[in-house]
Amino acid sequence: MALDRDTLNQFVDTVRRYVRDRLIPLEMQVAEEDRIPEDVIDEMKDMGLFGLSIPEEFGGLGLTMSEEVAVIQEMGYTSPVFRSMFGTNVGIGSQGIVIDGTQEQKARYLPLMASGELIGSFALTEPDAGSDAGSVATTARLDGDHYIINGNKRYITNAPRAGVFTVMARTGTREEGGRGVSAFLVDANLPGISLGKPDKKMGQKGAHTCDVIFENVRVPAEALIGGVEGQGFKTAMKVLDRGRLHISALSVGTAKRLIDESVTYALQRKQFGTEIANFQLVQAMLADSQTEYYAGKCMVEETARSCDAGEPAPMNAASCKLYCTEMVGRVADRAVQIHGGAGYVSEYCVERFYRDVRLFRLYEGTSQIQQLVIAKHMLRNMG
Ligand code: COS
Repeated sequence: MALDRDTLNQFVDTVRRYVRDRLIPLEMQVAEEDRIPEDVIDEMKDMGLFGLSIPEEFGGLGLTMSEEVAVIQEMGYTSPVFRSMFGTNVGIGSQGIVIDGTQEQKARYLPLMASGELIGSFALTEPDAGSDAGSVATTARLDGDHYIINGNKRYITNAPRAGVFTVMARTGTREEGGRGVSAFLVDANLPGISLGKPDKKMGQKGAHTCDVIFENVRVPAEALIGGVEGQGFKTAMKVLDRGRLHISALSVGTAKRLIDESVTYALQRKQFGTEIANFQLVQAMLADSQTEYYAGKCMVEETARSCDAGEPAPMNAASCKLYCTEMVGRVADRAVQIHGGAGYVSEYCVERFYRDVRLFRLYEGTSQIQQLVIAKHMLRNMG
């Protein structure tokens, strides 16, 4: 359900002020300590950020896609680890249930996810299955009224805090590819589940990923999302359509921050007797970043509008993800360039953002996967 314009503007305004007054001052501490303070997590819960996309009837804010991308652009203005803390509940950790779950599954999990009491993680990637999402080797074998799950999942965001995993596991044969994959809601406290060591990442310090290992984990048959086998790959693809637009909005927000940091620095740093903002070669970098940021913002907002109008999302969501994540990489690179030596040291935030945004081009489908999705739809539409 769409919020009325005033309520939405107020909410976006509250998030903007919270980002500027509360989160930005904490960025360096979070990166150094590799953790978000618990009181900040509680504040984000109180603001409703964990339930942005969860329908109101299940305790969420039930934002439309246009509303969600407006909020996420604001969150992109600070370190992406804050967004990551609630991002799985808004996106890949909850949407499988919202889109394809049974009424019972929705009623059991969504209210707890919306409040932030329960963290949902999405367990698709494996040591040998990432881009080739249909090739997961984790198995789910029916045994009476239970499935027995065995397998190893990799780089699972928020796994150390997760209360429930959406696990993609093979119920069919290997030859069936994606058609043999099903999605399960697996409570994290079940016997047989263990976590690997925390991954030592290039950036995004404060957001945690690790392996999740399933050894003869018995889950009740009701854990199968939608109650139908063989639908897991399609569920994952639908979840990722929305997730890709969300990450695009995040990239746009971060690009805005990097541009503001670059302009501020260029206006105060002096060389050759004047502020470097007066040099046209610096201005060219600023102008390129601003133009690309604006193009990304327009794409994201237009695609969100068309999703809300019920138009097919996959090709445009992939186009947004491809363009916006590559765009913010270029903007981050120019931000470092404009800062010169200062851009290479951690005292200035652009160094941290430069590393943080590198992930955007990888997760929820690499840039090359987005190209494949786009081309596939172009060829299919013509064919
Ligand atoms: N929405 C709904 N259904 C979809 C869909 C979508 N966005 N995309 C594909 N499907 C359906 C297709 O309609 C097809 O259905 P049928 O079997 O009934 O015909 C089925 O899923 C298989 O589709 P397709 O043949 O296009 O699948 P591919 O195996 O060719 O898909 C890609 C390949 C690369 C597109 C897919 O594996 C992918 O997106 N990989 C990246 C995964 C990823 O992002 N991993 C990152 C980790 S998750 S954080």
